[in-house]
This record gives sequence, C-alpha cells and structure tokens, in this order.
Amino acid sequence: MLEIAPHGNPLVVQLILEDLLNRGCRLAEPGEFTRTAFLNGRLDLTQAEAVADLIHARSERSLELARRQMHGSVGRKMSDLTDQLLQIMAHLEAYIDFPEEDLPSEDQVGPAQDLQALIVELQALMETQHYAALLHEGVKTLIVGEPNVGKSSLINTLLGTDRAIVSDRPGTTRDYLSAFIMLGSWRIEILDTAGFHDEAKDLESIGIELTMEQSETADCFLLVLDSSQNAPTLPQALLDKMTPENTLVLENKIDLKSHTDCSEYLPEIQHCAVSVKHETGMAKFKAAWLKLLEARIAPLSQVDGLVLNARHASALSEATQALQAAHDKMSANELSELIAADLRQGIEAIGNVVGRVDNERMLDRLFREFCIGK
Ligand SMILES: Nc1nc2c(ncn2[C@@H]2O[C@H](COP(=O)(O)OP(=O)(O)OP(=O)(O)O)[C@@H](O)[C@H]2O)c(=O)[nH]1
Ligand SMILES: [Mg+2]
Repeated sequence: MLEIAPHGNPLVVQLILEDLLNRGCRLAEPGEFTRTAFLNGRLDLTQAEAVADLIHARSERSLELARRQMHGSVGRKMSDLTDQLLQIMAHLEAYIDFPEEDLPSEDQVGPAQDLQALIVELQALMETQHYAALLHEGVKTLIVGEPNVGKSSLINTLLGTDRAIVSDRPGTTRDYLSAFIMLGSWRIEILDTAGFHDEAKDLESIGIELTMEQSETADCFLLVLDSSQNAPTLPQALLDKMTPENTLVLENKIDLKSHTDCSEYLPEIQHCAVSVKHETGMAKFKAAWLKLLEARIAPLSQVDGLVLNARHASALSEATQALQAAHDKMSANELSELIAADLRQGIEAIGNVVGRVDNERMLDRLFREFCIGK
C-alpha cells in the first residue's frame, strides 16, 4: 500500500491522480474497501452498513449510533440471540439424535418459555427501527393552524432566516415549505403549511389538502393559535392525529393587548405562550418541545441502546415468525424434528442480519451441552 499526502491544491491532486491512472491504477468503486473487508470476514454486514451510516449521519445521535454499530454492537446482539436459540435447539436435537439414550424425560415447558422470552425480545428490537427513521431522516414536525396566526413567522424564527413569506394577509402560505433544524441533538424536519379555514378556494384548498397529506406521516405537531382571536376550527381529521404525546399548542401573539387565555382549547395538550414576532417565551417553548420529543422517542430506544434498520428488522420479523411457529408446535406437543426445523429457520434469519450463517456453531454448542461420549 502506498499513501500519498500532497497539499490540498485540487490541481495538484488532479495531476497526481491523472499520473497514477496513466500508470495503470484505477479509481476505487464506491464502498469497495468496506465491501472487501466484509467479503474477507473483517466486518460483518451490520458493521459495513454502519460505515455508510457514519458517512450520512446528520446529528450527533446518529453519529454515535453508527460508531457503536461499527464496533459490532448489532452483531454482538445477534450472536447473543443465536446462542440462546442454539441452546434451545441443542436441547431438542439431543432427543432427536439419541432417542434411545438414557436422557431425562423430555421437558417442553422450559424451552417454550425461553422461546417466548426470545420472541418478546425480538419484537422489542424490531420496534427500534422507527427510531432509526427518526434519527436519520429527522423528526417530521408540522406547523399547523388557521391562516395568519404566525406559522411562517415561527419557521423563520426557528431557522434564523426569512425563508417563508410572512404577511398580514391571511392565506399567504399556499404550498408547504420544509427545512431542517437541530433541536438539542435531534435533527428535525420542520414544515410550514397553509392555514386551515372553512371557505378556502382553489389554490388555498389545494394547500390544505397538501397539509392533510403531510400530516399522515408527521411525528409531531406544533399547533399555532392567535391568542387575540377566537379558538380555531380545525378539521377533525387533523385533530384526531394530535395527542398530548405528539403535539404542543403555541398561543402566539401574547404581545398584543387583546390576547386572551386559551387554556380551555384542547386542555389535555400542553400549551406554550409565545410571541414569535418579539421572540418571547421561545426558550421555554423549545425546552417543552425537546422534552416532548425525548419522552416520545426514549421508549423506542431502550433495547440495549441498539437501533436496527429496516433490513435488520425485516430479517428479525422472518425469524420471529419461524420462532412463533416453533412455539406453537411445542405447545401442541408436535414432533421435535418439526420444531427443530422452525428453529433452524429462525437462526438462519437472524444470521442474515450479520450476513453469515454459521452451522458449525450449532454443532459446537450441541456437543458442549450434552455429554454424549459416555
Ligand atoms: N403582534 C404579533 N404579530 C405577529 C406575531 N407573529 C406573527 N405576527 C404577524 O402575523 C401576521 C401573519 O404572520 P404569518 O407568519 O404570515 O402567518 P401564517 O400563519 O403563516 O399565515 P398564513 O400563511 O396565511 O396561513 C404577520 O403580519 C406577522 O408579522 C406575534 O408574535 N405578534
Ligand atoms: Mg404562512
């Protein structure tokens, strides 16, 4: 291996590259080194994926997660799950392979319970994939409310620039506008939307439709009110999506003399009093928002600090189905051979997460657990 460290002048780099290419070198393919490391068994598939995550990480949290996965956190967990399954399997196999031996009478209750516990663990692990989407793509937060309440003013204040047009004419925002901000160590995708009102026509009603569409996939809502006006009338379909866990109500324009207390409106949802224009109450609002996010997201991230991606989760879902089938067969006292076949399928599916299936290990376990040399 030869390492060339020139200074950073792009022209010099270009000339060196051209020279090397003329001498018969070629440029590496994207991901080629990681791929080679995987093929040579230096990295498992989850570690190779983590290299890509590391490159694309846009928040401290996803960076930290990628770093841990690169050091094998997911691989170790899969190996641990496989070990547990092998133990159950070894138990079964002993009765299949040596039926005439003097083994104690077959106990199905213990293995069935172990298997059930494993299924629960797999399900919790699969849940963490939602957390991965939040981490990598950002927590999708929709700013909604009636026209002229200050939604566009809010996104501008959060971004620190005048991205969205603000005017005192209701119905200014027609199309939604999306941008990214960091809140604490969270990446947030924030969307300014068209204001809701009953008599919307043409372009405005198209804007409202778009907001409804976006609300289908939103993780969080910031519902903005003009505290100097009457309580809003928002579509029930939108209100149905808002819960105390995913929504904050912002009582805006508290700088106006005519502002009133809006705590009666959606009383179960937390309210923050702000003046977006004068940046009053913003620190308190951001703290409440951060708390809401962490409360919402924390339960998703509590399986040994691991977060699986969609590919891992789909492999584990396949494993869960196989294990569930094995469990059902155990409960029905079916043949050990049939149960073992399901378990093997489960092990294989878990093995697909790290990209290698290792049957040798099953044999090792089998011979270690049972003294068959007697
Ligand atoms: N007094 C006062 N006025 C505000 C405040 N926040 C926003 N405004 C004003 O309210 C008007 C509407 O603000 P926008 O941010 O355009 O409101 P919007 O909700 O995006 O309105 P649409 O796009 O029409 O749905 C503007 O004139 C803002 O300057 C505030 O805290 N206090
Ligand atoms: Mg607007």
